[in-house]
Formats: sequence, structure tokens, C-alpha cells
Amino acid sequence: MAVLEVLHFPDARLRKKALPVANIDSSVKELAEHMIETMYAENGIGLAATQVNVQKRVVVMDLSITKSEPVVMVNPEVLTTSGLEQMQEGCLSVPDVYETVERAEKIKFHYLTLENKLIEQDAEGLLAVCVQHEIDHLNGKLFIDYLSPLKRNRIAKKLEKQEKLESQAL
Ligand code: GNR
Ligand code: NI
Repeated sequence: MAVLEVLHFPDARLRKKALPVANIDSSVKELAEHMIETMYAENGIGLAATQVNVQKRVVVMDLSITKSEPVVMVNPEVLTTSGLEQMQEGCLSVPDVYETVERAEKIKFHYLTLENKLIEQDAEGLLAVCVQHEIDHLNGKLFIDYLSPLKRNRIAKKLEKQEKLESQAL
């Protein structure tokens, strides 16, 4: 297993659109393993392949308190939505930024497991937010895209400055 590097906004690679997985082969299984380890190492509740510079539609998630129930979602898709809800979001690719985003309150979604089984599920609350957040990543979209351009530019400046300082400290 390995902890992969997580790309940070405004890295242009976060804007690439991931391609559907045609075959759930050993490379996809290995990617999922590495992504789970990376998610735990970074204390995230979810991670999309785009964030580790892989353009495949693979997401991992673990909303359990014990961090012992990883879920791998291949080719996840939202099927239907209802309602709107605001929630404070964060992102491993936008460190230390927490902002309120409005999304669908309830969703029906589906995905393939690593065993190639199609799972259809209803979600609300944090799971619904997380699924929408991760599918956005696969489409090259970030939660800060829902904010005003002024706010987003301020965040870009702040993160660029921070990365510069961190690279000097090494
Ligand atoms: O760890 C994460 N927490 C989180 C909190 C609120 C809404 C979405 C998220 S996802 C985020 C991990 C991440 O960046 N996934 O892409
Ligand atoms: Ni994210």
C-alpha cells in the first residue's frame, strides 16, 4: 500500500475529467487500495481519483466513526435528486478552507463495487453531500466553484502563498 500525493487547488490537473472504468481489473483494485490508505492518512471522509492525478471514475469513502468501513465506488452516478440543503464543506485539495455549499438534499445514486456489482442507494445528510462532492471531482469541479469568483481568487492566492512557504521550509 502507499500514500499518494493529493493535488492542491489551483493545480490545473484537478480540472481534468475522469473517464469511466470499462474493466474492474487489478490496476483499479490497486488504485482503490492506495486511495483508501491516502484518505485515512489525510483524515478525509472521501477521496476521488482525480485528486491523486488519476483520470478514472473511482471514489473511496468512509463515513464510519471508527474509520473501519471503507467503500469503493466505481463509475458513481447520481440518478435523481430532491430538495436543497446547505452544508459546510472542506476538501483535501483545498486545505484549511471551509465554506457553505448548497446541494441536493436527497439523492438516489448508483455505482459498481470492485466485485462488479451494481449498487443502487438513497442518501441524505453527509453521505449525499459527500457523493455529490466526489462526483464533482471526477468532473473536474471543486466545492469552491460554487463560491463567488472573488472568494475563490482569494483562496487561490492564500494557498499559492502557503505552498511557496512550505516549499522553502523543506
Ligand atoms: O474529508 C472531507 N470532508 C468533507 C466534509 C464536508 C463535505 C465534503 C467533504 S469531502 C472531504 C474529503 C475530500 O476532499 N474529498 O474529495
Ligand atoms: Ni474534495
